[in-house]
Amino acid sequence: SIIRTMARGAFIVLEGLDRAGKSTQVSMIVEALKERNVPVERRVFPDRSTAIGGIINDYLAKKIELAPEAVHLLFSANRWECKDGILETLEKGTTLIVDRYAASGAAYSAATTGRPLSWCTSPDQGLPAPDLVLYLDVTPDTQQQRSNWGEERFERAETQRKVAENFRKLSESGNWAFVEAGLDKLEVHQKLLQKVLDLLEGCKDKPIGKLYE
Ligand code: 2DT
Ligand code: MG
Repeated sequence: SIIRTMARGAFIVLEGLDRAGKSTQVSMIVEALKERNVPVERRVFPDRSTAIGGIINDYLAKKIELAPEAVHLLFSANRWECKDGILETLEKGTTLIVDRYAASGAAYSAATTGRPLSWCTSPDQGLPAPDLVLYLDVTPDTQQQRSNWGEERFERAETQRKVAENFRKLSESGNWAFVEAGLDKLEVHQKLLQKVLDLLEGCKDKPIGKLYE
C-alpha cells in the first residue's frame, strides 16, 4: 500500500431545508479557512454544471416532468460522477465544504416518492462519507421570511415538514451537529466554524469512510 506522506483534507457537508442559509454559510466557512491558510474548496449538490446536473436543473425549474424515482437516481448519479474528484481533492490535503450531499438526496426523495428512507439511501451506498454533517435547523417562519420562497420544486411548507422529519431520522447515524439557523448570520458562522476547527485536526489520520457501510 501507499505510504501516506500528507494529511488528507476533511469532508464537511452543510445540510438543511431550503432557505436555511447553507450557501451563505459555506462561503463564510471557506473564507475563514482561507484566512487561516487551510487549503479548502467548495462544492454544491446538485452540481448543475454536468450533463446529468442539467437535467436535474430543468426538473427543479419545472421545465420538464420526470418520475420522482428517476430524479432520485439522477441526484445520486450526480454524486457518483463527482466521486473521483472529491477523493482526489481530499487526498491532496484539501478540505471540502459541501452545500448539500447524500442526506438531501434521501430526505427529499423519501418525502416526494413516499418510499422508505432505506430505499432512498441505497443508491448512495459506498460514496465517500462526510466526516461531519452540519445541519442548519430552520423553522418554517424563518424560511418564509427569507426571499424567493416557492420558485423551485419542493418549496412548499408540507414538503419541507416531511423533509425535516427525514433529516432528523438520518441524523441518528453518522457525525451530525445541529445549529439553529434563525440566529444572526455571524453568530451562526461562529458556531459552525468552531465545529469545523474542532474537526480538522482529528480526521487527518483517519481513512475516508464510505456511506451506509
Ligand atoms: P438547492 O435549493 O440547494 O439549490 O437544491 N435535492 C438536492 C434533492 O432532492 N436531492 C438531492 O440529492 C440534492 C443534492 C433539494 C435544489 C433542490 O434539490 C433538492 C433542493
Ligand atoms: Mg432551494
